[in-house]
Amino acid sequence: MQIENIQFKQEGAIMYITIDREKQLNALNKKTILELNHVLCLCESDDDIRVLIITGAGSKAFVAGADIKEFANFSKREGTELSRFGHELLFDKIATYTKPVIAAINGYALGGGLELALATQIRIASDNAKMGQPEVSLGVIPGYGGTQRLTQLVGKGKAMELILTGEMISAKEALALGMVNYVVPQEDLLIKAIEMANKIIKNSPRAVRKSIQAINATYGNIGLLKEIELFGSCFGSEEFKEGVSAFLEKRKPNF
Ligand code: DAK
Repeated sequence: MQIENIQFKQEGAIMYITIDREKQLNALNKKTILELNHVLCLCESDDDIRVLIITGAGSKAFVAGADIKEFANFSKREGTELSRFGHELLFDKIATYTKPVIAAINGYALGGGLELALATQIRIASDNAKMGQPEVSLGVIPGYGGTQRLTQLVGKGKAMELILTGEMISAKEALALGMVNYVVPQEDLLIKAIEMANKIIKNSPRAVRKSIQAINATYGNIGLLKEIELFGSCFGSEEFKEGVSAFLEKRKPNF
């Protein structure tokens, strides 16, 4: 596979993955999802790799969401299919992965970008990071697990507030809510992620894997299936067209 949108390198037992579409604030398009899946599959079968660290290129964004330009013209069917495709190839894959994935959130983590971070096992943010689920401003709902995984982390009340207002919060606020495990100055972000990875690497890989499985066993996938259905039903509506057009035209939507 021709890899264009991510960089990855192994150092010792750690695989570093950088989403690299800096001009688009590392927005996730379909090709990037496929490339990330490719690397996840490679790492899964390599016993030397024990922890993955995922971050965004540059100092401004982790991932500013799914690529709005790509899904702007999607029909209901395409929206539902792509939601399922994203879940299987990336978001659920990470959430149920056999090795810990640490998100080093180096800037904006919005929409699908926050959902990517929420799917990982541990989140560390730099102090400039901003997080949010702005989907309702585009006429859709979070479609990559956000309605479920955000709620699991911060509780129903705060998840409702964040998803219904679509507002961004600071790294410090995210820490207070339990959305991220640590907040550090941007220059220390990878240092902190590596420190965490090394603590995990000292332990039994088998026990680490089984711990992830046991913790995940609490959460079923009924909610995720409902999310895919409701997400798909937003596509093609007048409100979706207005929300996405407003973003592309750099104006506020008028719902
Ligand atoms: N998609 C595509 N391009 C994006 C982008 C995105 N999510 N975010 C930013 N960009 C692009 C901008 O269009 C701009 O491109 P040019 O105009 O230079 O060509 C460039 O990145 C720099 O962005 P800005 O000029 O806007 O930079 P600012 O510093 O002024 O603002 C910002 C930064 C992060 C506040 C702003 O860019 C922003 O609000 N971005 C959008 C955030 C957002 O709404 N994200 C999407 C959430 S919805 C799906 C499943 C799930 C989803 C979708 C589909 N399917 C299964 C189909 C999930 C949806 C979402 O993630």
